[in-house]
Amino acid sequence: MFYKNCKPFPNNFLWGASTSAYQVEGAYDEDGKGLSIQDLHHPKDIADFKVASDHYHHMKEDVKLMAELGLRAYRFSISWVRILPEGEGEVNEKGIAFYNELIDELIAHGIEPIVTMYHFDLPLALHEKGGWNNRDTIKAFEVYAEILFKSYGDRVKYWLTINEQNVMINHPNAMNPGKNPSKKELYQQCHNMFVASAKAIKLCHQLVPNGKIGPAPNITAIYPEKCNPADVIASDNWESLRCWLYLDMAVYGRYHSLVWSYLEEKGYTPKIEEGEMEILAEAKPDFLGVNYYATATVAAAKNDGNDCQPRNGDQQVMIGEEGVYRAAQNDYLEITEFGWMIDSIGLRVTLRRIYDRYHLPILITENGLGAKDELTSDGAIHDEYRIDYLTRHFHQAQLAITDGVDLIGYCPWSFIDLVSTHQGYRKRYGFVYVERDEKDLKRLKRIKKDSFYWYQNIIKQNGIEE
Ligand code: BGP
Repeated sequence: MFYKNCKPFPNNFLWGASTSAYQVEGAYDEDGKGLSIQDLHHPKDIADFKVASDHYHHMKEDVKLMAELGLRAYRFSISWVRILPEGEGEVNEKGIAFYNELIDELIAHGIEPIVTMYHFDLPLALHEKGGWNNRDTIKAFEVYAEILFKSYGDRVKYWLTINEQNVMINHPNAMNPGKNPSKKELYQQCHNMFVASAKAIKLCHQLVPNGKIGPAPNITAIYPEKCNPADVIASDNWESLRCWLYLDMAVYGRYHSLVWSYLEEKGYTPKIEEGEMEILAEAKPDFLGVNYYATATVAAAKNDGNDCQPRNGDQQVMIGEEGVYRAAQNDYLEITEFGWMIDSIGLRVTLRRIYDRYHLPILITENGLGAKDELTSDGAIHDEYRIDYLTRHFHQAQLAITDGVDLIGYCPWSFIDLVSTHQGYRKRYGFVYVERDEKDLKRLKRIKKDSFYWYQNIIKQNGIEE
């Protein structure tokens, strides 16, 4: 659809930026913090999470930079093990204090805090007791949620329950150190996370005055390779399994019917305890957080033993599944230097599909370009490719608003350079450069990239120039 004029971004639009605790904070064993499963990660040639961007020790300086950038919102995650070193039991007051300071600092600078409660960093102590396979983890999350709402709910109005639950289920390796769960176990983990989120949503509504809470899955439209109806069925299969399962449960509190048939067919149905479906149905999110990076394209499954092509998969790589869908190429799209598709129009497609299904406000909680940024001899970082990427995505977001989507904010990934989930420090996303490389921590100096000044201007004028 072409429009003569685009609708403007709303006046109170939450122009923000995102990070997550284990990727940015560092200080992995300081001030009483316990270990999370991410702390087990010690790759040989790339950065681990021990120091990361050392945000823990640069917090005030970083918030000052956020204010200079003009951020209206900052989405960050709270490290479960900074609050509860064992995941349950004793509370670490120094952990509570760190986030109190961060939140106060943000508010003092007029920046709305948006808190993710759990971003991939399950407490190691809980993992050792079975992690999300163990129903006790639901209780532990509920207790943790209550502590967060009681400690910060007087100032934090926007909450996100679990970051990318769908990625944790579809790409489980990094989330289950020491063992590879079966699919049956994964769908039990998935169910247990659904129940934990639902309980957190209910608690938030009880404990946080005017609190707004939602999930933050990684959602993307799935395209059929051709107009062959069999390809359309395959894309519908994968879109339901990858996306709608998670949002249908969050919004309607029920299993997506096609996904349930899949679970039955494969023998993966989870055990559902008495009363859980009622809890799931009662919990109602106020908005939907959406992480969007790229669409995926699939073709009809042949069920011939070759639908699933194991490859070095990360969260955006489609793997395929016997009898369900087969990964396909999309020659219309460009690709980043790290192999992710670039599809700004796909953002508009995705937003339209989500809004059409759920009619809830949408907050983009992640989107951005990972690149090998270079500090040049003039002491700058000329990341015009990032500016180009975000310009195109912002334009499509504005078109989605014009289409009628209730988009309330946009938090690109990431505010500052941080450790990538798979590619260490060489893959950077930030508006702010951090002077370090994979193993050499250098000065950890903060340097504003060209995209920083560009985004500053976007926020000032409340959107891109037409
Ligand atoms: C999302 C995660 C983030 C972040 C981002 C970029 O899936 O929620 O934590 O890492 O992807 O991914 P990567 O770091 O792998 O490039």
